[in-house]
Formats: sequence, structure tokens, C-alpha cells
Amino acid sequence: MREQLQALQQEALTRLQGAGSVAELEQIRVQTLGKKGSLTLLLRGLAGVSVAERPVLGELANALKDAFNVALQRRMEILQEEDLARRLVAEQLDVTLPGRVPPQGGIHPISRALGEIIAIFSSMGFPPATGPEVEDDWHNFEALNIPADHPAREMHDTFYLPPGIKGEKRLLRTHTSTVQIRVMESRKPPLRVIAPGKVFRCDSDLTHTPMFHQVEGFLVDEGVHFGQLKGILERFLRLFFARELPVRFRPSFFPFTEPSAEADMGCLFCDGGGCRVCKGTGWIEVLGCGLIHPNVLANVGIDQERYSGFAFGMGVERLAMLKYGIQDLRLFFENDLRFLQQHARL
Ligand code: 2NM
Repeated sequence: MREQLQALQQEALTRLQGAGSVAELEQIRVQTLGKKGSLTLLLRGLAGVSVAERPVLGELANALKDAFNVALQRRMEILQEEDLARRLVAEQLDVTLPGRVPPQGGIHPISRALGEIIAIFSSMGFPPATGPEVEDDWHNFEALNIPADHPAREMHDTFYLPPGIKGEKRLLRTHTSTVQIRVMESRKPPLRVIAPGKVFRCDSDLTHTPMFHQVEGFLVDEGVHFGQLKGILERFLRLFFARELPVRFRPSFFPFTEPSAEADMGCLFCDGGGCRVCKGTGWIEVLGCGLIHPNVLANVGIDQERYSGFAFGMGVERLAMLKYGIQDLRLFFENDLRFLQQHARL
């Protein structure tokens, strides 16, 4: 009995070493330890062994069983490792290879418009500056001469966030003038930048989206006057729309500029005769501007005896709709492939 057990064990271990696959291993396991396996049958034979011999043989049988299982496990691991190594070579994939299909994507029309606006202002000496989208009350309102009771602060316009760790009020910036404040606070005049980026207002209908893009710009230097502002903006509009355009300035109001104005350009679609886009007026409103309010300069510690400044702001969606002939604001945010492919440029 003892010899039989050991012979069986030897044979099973030899077969394990020769197994070339996980499936073959499983076959050997069934043939050895399965219901009708050789070791199982032999163990059943223990019942006929004398009572004196039974504990010793039983112990040996269990030891052999354990040894078989350990060997089986070890062989299994080796085979799995070999299998993995083989697959890693066979299924090698070079992710740096170019795709088989020409790229489907392109630059979104908003990104394209932003890029063109930034290029034009950079060429006129206004480099882009950026700042955080999550802002505090000071940079979004207080420093910009927007008092606590100003209508622009109403809950329906501003997205308020839970207070910060120091209990400070936090919100999503409603304009990129926040960046201008940060630039004025941290650098010394003469200053000249634009602030392109996302802004957020709690407003959503046919002509408003809760997130949209703005470019605001400003200049602070000695002897700044409104004529310089008009010149810069006229030049910008003619370069952006790539044609000669009449531009007019109408008096307006913003808390952060005095005097303030809005700029209209001649309608691109009817050349002054009147159409749906300009509502028959021949003019399209495109931006706001003005000379920086003395309170704003005081808030950021700029000496008003020596310096003055101008500032302007425009909506990128609106400019892109006019330039690319896009009729519906919502198209920018739906990501309909037909729209994206029609307007994409690589
Ligand atoms: C506008 C219209 C008029 C503006 C003002 C400033 C700052 F920070 F310098 F005071 N930045 N942008 C401004 C002025 C923005 O957007 C319609």
C-alpha cells in the first residue's frame, strides 16, 4: 500500500512537470484527485487496511495529497506566467502609431474665435492673462465698484458656492474683469493685457447659457484718453471681421467705467439696409468699454494723479456667431458632430 501510494505520487508529480497548459493541468488534477481519480480510489482502499496500519498510511496519504496540491499550484503559476509573457509579445500594441482613419475632430469655433481675438490683441501689444474661475467677492464685485446692493449681484445672476475654509464668500466669476483686478493689484503701470476665458451666470434661455466666454482688456498708463480706446477697438473689429466696417460709440453705463460706451458695428448681413440680425437698424452691438472708474483705480492702489486707463469687454459666442454665420447659440454647446464637422478647422 505504502509503495503503491508513493509510486502514484511520483507518477502524478512527473506528469505535472510535463504539463504544457492550464487545461492539461486540470486534466491531471481530475485524474488524480477527482471522484474517480487514482489517488482518490487508492484512499478509498484504506478502509480495507488493518486498524494498526491505518493511521500511519492515512497520514502519509494526506501528506501526499497536500504535496500534490502544492506542486499543482506552483506549476499553475509558472504556466500562467509563461502564458502572459507569450501574450505580451504576441499582442504587442504600439499606441504611438498613427490612426487608420483621418482625424474627425477639429478646433471648436469658440476656440478658433478666441485664438483669433488673442492673436489680434497680442499684435497690438495686449498679451493674454488668466486667473481663477472660482473667485471671491472682492475681485468679482467690490474692487470693480459694484456695491452690495447692485442688481448684478442678485442671486439669479451669480452662482454662489459654499464658503471657503476661512469662511470667505466664494462664487463663479461673472466676468473676466477679476483677472484685470489681479493684474492691477500685482503689477505696476504701464499695464496692458487682455483676459480671455469662461464666465458663469445663472441664466439660461434661447440667447443665454450659464457658461460663456469673454475677452476683456485694459490699459493703464499716463495720459490715456478715449480716442485711443476707440482706435484700438475699431482696429480690432476690422481685423477680426476682415473688412472695412463703420463703428459707432453710444454712451452707456457700467459701474467700473466712467464714462462708459457701447460700440456698434455696421451690420454684416445687410450693409446698413436693415435685416433680421440688426432688427432693421443697420447696426449690431458688439462690445462695451469705457475709461476705468476712479474708484477702481483707488481700490487697486494706482495713483490717479499720474495714471488713467481704459477697459473693454466682449462676448466670444456673439462674435463667433456673427463671424461664422452661426444662427443659434445652443449649437456651440450641443456638440452635434454635423455642426462640429461643418465648422472645424485643424
Ligand atoms: C466691459 C465694459 C466696460 C472692464 C473694466 C475692467 C477693469 F477691470 F479694468 F475695470 N475690465 N473690463 C469693462 C469695461 C468690461 O465689458 C462689457
